[in-house]
Amino acid sequence: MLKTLCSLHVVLLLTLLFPGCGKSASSTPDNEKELTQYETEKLSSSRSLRENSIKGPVQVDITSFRLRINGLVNTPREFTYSEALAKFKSDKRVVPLFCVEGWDVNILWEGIHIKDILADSGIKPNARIVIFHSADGYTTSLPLDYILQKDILLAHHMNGITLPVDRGYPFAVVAEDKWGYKWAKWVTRIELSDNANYRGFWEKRGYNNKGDVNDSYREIE
Ligand SMILES: Nc1nc2c(c(=O)[nH]1)N[C@H]1C(S)=C(S)[C@@H](COP(=O)(O)O)O[C@H]1N2
Ligand SMILES: [Mo]
Repeated sequence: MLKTLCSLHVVLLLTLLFPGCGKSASSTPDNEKELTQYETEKLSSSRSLRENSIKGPVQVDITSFRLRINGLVNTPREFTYSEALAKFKSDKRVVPLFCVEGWDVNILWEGIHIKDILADSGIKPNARIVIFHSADGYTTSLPLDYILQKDILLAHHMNGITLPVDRGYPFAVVAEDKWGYKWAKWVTRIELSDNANYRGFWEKRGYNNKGDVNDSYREIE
């Protein structure tokens, strides 16, 4: 009894002397502190991106969430969030995002390799296009060659923290060198297709289907 009282007092005293210490042990884990710098790169804050998604941020229920892979694959598959993270290795990369509105950010992305996910399902020889379907009904597409050659990541962390809801939790595409509208957030399904003319949400409304950042995002053909 005396012992318990004493240790309680010690804890109280320590909490009074170092108010930050007691808290960090129980709540925010160390890996959830957002980084501002990575190696030589200065990072933008995850809050500095503007939220202008078609239906606003989507709160994905992680217990019922499934990442589906289908279309021109040998074996369609689906994974829970934790299954996907356990099965596929993750890597980190600093990649800037450019929005057609004229703003840009530099972010450390951490994600699984889309090429690994596709290889696991088996890519059919006639597959040409990768279509991303999102929880808000948004879609966009990227060429399969681009995904494989650039080794595009499906991010689950940014700047060392779990992808925030606004940024596409649980999974968002890191579409390097492509305009922001190619960066599908809240991805629920990856579909392989042979339809090179497929157009996603903004592409149907006149945005360039290639979406290269060094080209105009408006179709001038
Ligand atoms: N699911 C989904 N993903 C989306 C969008 C969207 O409306 N829904 N908007 C796109 C656009 S236009 C941009 S610029 C990027 C970055 O958006 P953010 O700044 O809102 O995070 O997300 C892209 N991904
Ligand atoms: Mo955008």
